[in-house]
Amino acid sequence: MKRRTFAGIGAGVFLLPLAAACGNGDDSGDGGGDGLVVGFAQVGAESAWRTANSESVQAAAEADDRIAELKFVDAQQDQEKQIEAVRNFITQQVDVIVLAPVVETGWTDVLQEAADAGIPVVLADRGIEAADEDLYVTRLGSDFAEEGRKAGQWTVDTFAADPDGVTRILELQGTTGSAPANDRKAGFFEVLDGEGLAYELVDSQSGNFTAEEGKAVMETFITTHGLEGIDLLYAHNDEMGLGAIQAIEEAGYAPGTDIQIIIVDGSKAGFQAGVDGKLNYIVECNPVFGEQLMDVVVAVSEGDEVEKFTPVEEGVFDASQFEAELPNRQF
Ligand code: GYE
Repeated sequence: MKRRTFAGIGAGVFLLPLAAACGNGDDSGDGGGDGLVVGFAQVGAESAWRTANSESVQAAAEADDRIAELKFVDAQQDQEKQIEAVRNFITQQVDVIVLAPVVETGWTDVLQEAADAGIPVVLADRGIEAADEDLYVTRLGSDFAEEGRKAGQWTVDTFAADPDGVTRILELQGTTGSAPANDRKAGFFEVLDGEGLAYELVDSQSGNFTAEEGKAVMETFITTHGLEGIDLLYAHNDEMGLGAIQAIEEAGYAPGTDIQIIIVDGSKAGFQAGVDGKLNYIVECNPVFGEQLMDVVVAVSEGDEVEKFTPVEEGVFDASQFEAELPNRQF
């Protein structure tokens, strides 16, 4: 058996054996058809990030001779729908299941069913709880805790010398129970606490990664706490940050000035808000990993050894970089 270890995907290139790279008829080993049949249970379509991710995966599957078919299901941010999609993939005996789990818990039974059926599962984007680690082969996606740490480091660097002492923070969390919400929060406060920043978390609620809910939660924050004396809004994604910016403007305040704002993702719309001076820091989260995912899917179907987690390479951007970076954004 071929053995190969993925060390990282920063350069976007895997060294694949030529036979696999060119498509060698029946990769699945199940005795029929050309190429792999892959089932992809996607989270939903809640953000520009997600749309770009779906497009990247679908385009990569389409262009890849090694993939015969990608069965794509949009689960509308509903775990029950995702579980049902995975069960259908098992019934259809796909070669590999790709799952972007909406939340971290509740996967044991269905992933055990996939294991019993001998179908390998690859996690794309989000992770699941450590207790279920043996029920998937590998995860390809972002290091969400590291993203949170980057946001935390900027906060410390920006506010540590704040003359009025305590930095007062509002947090808009992503979907409750999701890996990016849990880890972006944990990484952020790990740095604030570790660096000894004097801060107060004035309020922290979920905006479910959507602009609509982000705006509604920000309106409640403003009604409950006012905005005077609030230093920072940490939004776990662009959409919630952009929704909050609307709420802040409608309340008569200047986002980016009266209150500093951090977002995570880095969509075109997010960068445009930065160029317009309405937010202050962007932590990049990269959704364009379709080609790498196809390489992982093929390797896993062939029983190759892969790393348990492959992080996508990502950067950070402050106000001095927004304008130059905007044209480079892919989503
Ligand atoms: O940040 C957000 C999307 O799981 C990394 O999900 C992803 C997150 C992304 O809704 O915009």
